[in-house]
Amino acid sequence: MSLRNRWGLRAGLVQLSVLLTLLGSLLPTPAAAHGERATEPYIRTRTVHWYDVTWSSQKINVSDTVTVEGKFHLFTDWPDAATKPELAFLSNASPGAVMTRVESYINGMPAQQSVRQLEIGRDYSFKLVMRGRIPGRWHLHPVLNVHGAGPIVGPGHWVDVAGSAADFKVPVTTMTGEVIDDLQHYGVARVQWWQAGYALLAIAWIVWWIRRPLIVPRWNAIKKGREDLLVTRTDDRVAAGLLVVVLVVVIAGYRYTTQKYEYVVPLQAGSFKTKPLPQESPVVTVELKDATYDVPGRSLRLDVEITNQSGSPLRVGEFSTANLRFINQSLDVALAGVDPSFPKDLVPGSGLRISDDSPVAPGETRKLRLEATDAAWETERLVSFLTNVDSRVGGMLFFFDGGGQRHMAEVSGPIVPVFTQLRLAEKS
Ligand SMILES: [Cu+2]
Repeated sequence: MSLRNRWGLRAGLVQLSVLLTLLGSLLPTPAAAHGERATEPYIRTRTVHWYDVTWSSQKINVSDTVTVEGKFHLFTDWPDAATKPELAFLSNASPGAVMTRVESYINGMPAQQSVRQLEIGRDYSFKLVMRGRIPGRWHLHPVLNVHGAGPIVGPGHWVDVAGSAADFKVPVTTMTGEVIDDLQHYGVARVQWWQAGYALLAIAWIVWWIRRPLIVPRWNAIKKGREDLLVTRTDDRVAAGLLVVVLVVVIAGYRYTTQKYEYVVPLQAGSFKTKPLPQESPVVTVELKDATYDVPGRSLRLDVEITNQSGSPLRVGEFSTANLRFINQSLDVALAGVDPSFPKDLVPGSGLRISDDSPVAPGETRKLRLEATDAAWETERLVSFLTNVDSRVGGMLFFFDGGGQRHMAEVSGPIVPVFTQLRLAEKS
């Protein structure tokens, strides 16, 4: 290719990309996600495993509520690079304040405050009650904000909020019986007046000083031993006056507030503690022997050794990681475990392939190969675990016994990428 052609091609590509960027910004497209896929895979696969998550509704009106509830398991193989959940706050991930969180619970305890000392390896239940505020189509997730590790987002589902934003009101009756029609705007004007007043004082104080020659002339004066020129008697008087004004404003403001509002409760800034959900005695042990991610085949392969310690035969029903659920398609009880409200895009249709799906007898130890194959590994941007510093993978395995009872077990270990699996499969 001649130099001119190459330049022509490059200019064409630049024009094309500019055009696409312009089109992208001019044509309104719904946001497909809001950052949940940007979290590093080692966080998404090895910290908080959300399960049994349900949404009470996918269509609500402004001021109606939608309840998101379920459970989460804190993974034992918690990555070194993420702070342990010593302090955490249960919240919702949605684009801005499009919904108002009116209630939140961990293990049935009110969770408006942060929760302390969550135990790794244990499970907790949660519940969020959200009230529609701004009409639109919003992706609503539960999220656990772990101090030092950041927000760890659960599965998200689209919720349509219909109606008019003007209809949204938060009426509240205070302890003293005062009725507030709409908490959204209550006291906002007063806060803004106070802020404006203090801003005015601050600006006046700055202007008082910067109207005079500044840094270099003042430095020169100090070098010549004439500090006395820098702060005049008038400056002293203005400073003293300002101090008096601020003190009077603070004291008078405080007196006025306590007289007008007899009972004032400070913002609640504490934290609470809750015991994890009761732990069942281990029914099955899972040892990860080998894990590979087949890059061209988009397939995660786990070679595990399973020992059934229960008195009932067990089958593998589900492998769940990073909010993706790979279900054993030939196990009805596992399929039934997917709530109809659960987002379909997080349940790959290809499901989970198991090398030997016959029930593992009580006391039996069996080696199994589990294959979770789907483009979701790419679309959910999970394959970058190959470039992570610790190249490990983790997830939850759900087993079902003869009676349809579910038992969970963690599976985790090192993982290596492979690029040749497809060709080997063709040969054999
Ligand atoms: Cu989302």
